[in-house]
Amino acid sequence: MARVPDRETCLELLGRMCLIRRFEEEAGRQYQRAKAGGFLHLAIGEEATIVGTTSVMREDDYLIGTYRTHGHALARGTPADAVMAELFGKETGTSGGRGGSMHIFDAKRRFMGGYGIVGGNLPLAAGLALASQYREEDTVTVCMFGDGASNTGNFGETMNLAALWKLPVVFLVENNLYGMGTSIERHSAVTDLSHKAEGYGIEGERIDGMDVLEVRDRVSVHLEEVRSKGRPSLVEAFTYRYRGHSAADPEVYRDKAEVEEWRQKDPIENFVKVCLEDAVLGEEDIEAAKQQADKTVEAAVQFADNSPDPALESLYEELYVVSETMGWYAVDERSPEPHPGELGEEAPAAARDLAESVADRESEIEPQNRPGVRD
Ligand SMILES: Cc1ncc(C[n+]2csc(CCOP(=O)(O)OP(=O)(O)O)c2C)c(N)n1
Ligand SMILES: [Mg+2]
Repeated sequence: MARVPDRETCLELLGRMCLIRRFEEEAGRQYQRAKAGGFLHLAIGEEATIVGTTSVMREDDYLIGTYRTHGHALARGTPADAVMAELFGKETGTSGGRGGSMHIFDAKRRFMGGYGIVGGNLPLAAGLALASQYREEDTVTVCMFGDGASNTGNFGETMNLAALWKLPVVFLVENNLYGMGTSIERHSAVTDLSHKAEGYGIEGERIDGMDVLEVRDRVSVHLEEVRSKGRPSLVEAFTYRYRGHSAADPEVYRDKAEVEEWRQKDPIENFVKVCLEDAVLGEEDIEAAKQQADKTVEAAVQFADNSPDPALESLYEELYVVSETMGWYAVDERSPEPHPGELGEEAPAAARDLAESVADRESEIEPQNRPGVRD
């Protein structure tokens, strides 16, 4: 078992994991109250994989994840206020309320999102690492993705180019044993995912993703090897999500006994046990960490609640724009060159009407009837 670090580090690890746990529980509650819209994927149970990894990354390393990344942003240091406000669709959110739960983003802290397309973040990670290599920086990109994503074409294509171009990426599979309702035995021919990139020349290692200290130890070795040798590696962290795939998952594909078995490996409770046994922390430290997490999350809900909605006039702002043009931009095939964007008022009337009618209607639709609650 990994050695217990100093008191300050233990408090930091515990604090981050408690914050994620509390934040996620509250996000689930706010979703039920229809305060948070769109989709909601919680990472309760996966805290050790997230915090163990981010705790050994450098500030200038890049992190990119999936649609289950509230915790990744919090672990990177993004204020809980801004993450909750993003869930609420508010102007003060990490993406100005445009992204919602699946698109948390914090470029300042090099947390590069938040992506809804399964496996879509893999080639983007390769691009980030290519940028580091091109600029001759020794920054590493950590790309976290699910077991299900390892079946996508993007996985193979990215592994090939990352190995060929010796890109500084740690690919970290958060193997929680399911892709939505499909178990790994039913979705992947190779179930030991640490071997899955070997054919592309990338070595992998399987680790216990429920043990924050093991994750720290092993990921730090991978980070330093990738940094110094300039080639990618793969880590498969075994973990488990205690909640359903998303907020609207009846969980008919797994039985309660299995969930209970994994609950015995609760990453927070087990870390607490290790810290108490080692006497590096006392009961009062544990209580204080939990209370602090409660306070931070309570304040985040208040902040999000009191924040303004984005103004209707800002509907066309912060959309995909090429060059310095403000406003609307549609990718089209008129010619291969990028076209200058069109300001909102110059957008085709049909497109503008559609966007505005969707914005108007959204507030009138009962939460359970909003598009997307099934995913
Ligand atoms: C390209 C693509 N196909 C399908 C989906 C629908 N979908 C959303 S999440 C998901 C499961 C992915 O599972 P995994 O990669 O294991 O991540 P986890 O949800 O377990 O964290 C699927 C199929 C999608 N978002 N993108
Ligand atoms: Mg999965």
